[in-house]
Formats: sequence, structure tokens, C-alpha cells
Amino acid sequence: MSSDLSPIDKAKFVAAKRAAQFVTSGMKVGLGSGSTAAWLVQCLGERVRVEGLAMTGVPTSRRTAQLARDVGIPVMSLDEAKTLDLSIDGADEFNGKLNLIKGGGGSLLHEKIVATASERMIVIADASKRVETLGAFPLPLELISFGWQTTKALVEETLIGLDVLGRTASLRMNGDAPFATDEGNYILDLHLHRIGDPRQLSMIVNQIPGVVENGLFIDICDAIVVGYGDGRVEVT
Ligand code: ABF
Repeated sequence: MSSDLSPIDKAKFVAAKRAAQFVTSGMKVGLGSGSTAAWLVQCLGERVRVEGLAMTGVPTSRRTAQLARDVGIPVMSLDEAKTLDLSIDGADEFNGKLNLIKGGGGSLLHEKIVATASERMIVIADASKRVETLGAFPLPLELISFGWQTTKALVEETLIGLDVLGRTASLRMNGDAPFATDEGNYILDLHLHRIGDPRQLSMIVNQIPGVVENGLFIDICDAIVVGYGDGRVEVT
């Protein structure tokens, strides 16, 4: 299957295929969102169908839930599963400390809840997601829609005191309407360019009323499976 893929898709595919090998019989596994995680779901579906792998998936988005069902993975909600053995998800950026920016696809809240409920979290990514310093990718904040402009102003004011290079924020749109998450919330993308202290930023923005969660995953990820366009895979 992987011979027809573009280098970027091949990198995502080989990372997903390797990570799928970490799943063993009886596991409850958090299933991430995004295109790399979609490859993972396909690979796990194949293991369920071909090898009879007995696993249950806990999807982090409606789209992933649909895909998992389509490929034959039994799914349950996090409330049914309660705790998970493992979650495997993509990322928008990762650094050498295994800290991440996630949420480019808008599923960061469910992804963070599921990853935190998991004994281990493995990220799958193509090598272009590796950065020295987080922040070139806009940091998503999930906001409740009520009073979002007031929340945005407060976020921008708060950024003034923090170690970041840029301080603009834009409401994510879906055509003419605000983009809505699976929870019906809005996403504010912060254009920070460089985040000097991700842990501090994460704690401070989460204190602002109206902010539900942010896309920084600090000390949550245990390992990263990095794929390359030539088919190589590295596990860090
Ligand atoms: C999810 O999908 C997100 O947290 C992240 O925003 C995105 C990565 O997408 P892709 O795998 O398509 O690059 O993991």
C-alpha cells in the first residue's frame, strides 16, 4: 500500500504502522485524530480483521469514531473505559522534551482528556513536526462561545507579560461561521512564533475564564514514533 504514497503520507503511514505494533490483546486504546492517526486506525483495523487482535478503541473525535467503526475496531466511550492502557495520536509540533502542540484539527480537548487518562501516550508524526522551540505552529485555545470576544481580549492582554515573540490571536473560521469543536466550542489560534516557557504559558492561559483548554501537551507524551519519507522510522 505504501509504495503509491507521497513522501509525507509515507512518513505518516510508517510511523502509524510501527505504533500499531505497540497494541496488544485486551488493550483499551485512545485513538487520536488527524491524518496520521487515521493511518493508525487503518493499521489497527487491519490487525483486528486479519490477526483477530482483541482491542477496544476510545476515539477522540466523531470522525475517528466513524473511521474506527468502518474498519472493524470495537469502540467505547471514555466513561465506559474509565482508564486506558495506551493512547496514540498525532501532533502539530514536538520538541526534544517530548512536549507538544496539538489541536490543529480542533480536537485538542478530547485528545488531552484521553491522553491524560492513559497509562502511556505515544505520538506518531512525520519528521517535519520536530522543532527546537515550540510556537511556530499557532497554539490553539478552546474557548466557550459565550463572550468569546471578551475572552480573546483577556488572552491578548495576558500574553503581554509572557515569554513569547508574537501576541496576535485569531478566531478559527469554517467558511463564514466560527469553527465549532465536537463540544460546540470555538478555537482561538495564538500566533506566538516562539514559546519560551510552555509550562508557564499553559498554566496561565488555562486560568482565564472562558478558556476551556489549550493545545500544549506538557509531560503527557511518553514516546514519539517519527516517520520519514524514505520509509525509515525512529522511536524516541
Ligand atoms: C491531531 O491531528 C491533532 O492534535 C493535530 O492537530 C493533528 C495532526 O494532524 P496530522 O496528523 O494530519 O498532521 O493529532
